[in-house]
Amino acid sequence: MTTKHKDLSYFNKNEIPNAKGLRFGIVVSKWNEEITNKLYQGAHDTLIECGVLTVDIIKYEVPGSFEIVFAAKKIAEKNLDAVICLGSIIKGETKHFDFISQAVTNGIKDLNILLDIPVILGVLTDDNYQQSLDRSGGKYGNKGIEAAVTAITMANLDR
Ligand code: DLZ
Repeated sequence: MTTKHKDLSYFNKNEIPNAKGLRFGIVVSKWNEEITNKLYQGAHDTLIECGVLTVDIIKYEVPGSFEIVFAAKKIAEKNLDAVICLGSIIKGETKHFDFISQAVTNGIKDLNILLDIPVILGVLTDDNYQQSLDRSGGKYGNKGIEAAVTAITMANLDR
């Protein structure tokens, strides 16, 4: 799956709807914290840049990506327009990577069916640490920014 021709990190603010008045939840995993902090910063700053008020951004932190789905379900109860899920799963020597990646992506898909607001997938699933660095403010942009742009776009679907 290539991102070569689709990089929302360099978005044009004038091409996405103003997000003032919208409320967002951000669920961020602490596992691989150096990466997820940068994803969070990218998402948070993008929302602010697009008009979202600081008080309208709610953050839940969870220990690892596996916990994201539960926290996303809980944060969605807070009268939000969209939820952004941020995490970093990096391949190790066991099958944990596959189990966690599948559980999180499927869980987020299920929430999108279940809930009445969009839940955005901003969880990196990389082969190694360098790939994660490249996608959290490195040479392939910042997927936190992309998740925020997607959240704003989706929150405006039926506005
Ligand atoms: C256990 C585990 C491992 C091995 N790797 C990661 C990872 O790369 N990224 C991540 O977000 N979380 C990882 N975890 C932790 C699990 O997501 C979860 O927090 C624990 O299994 C406890 O439920």
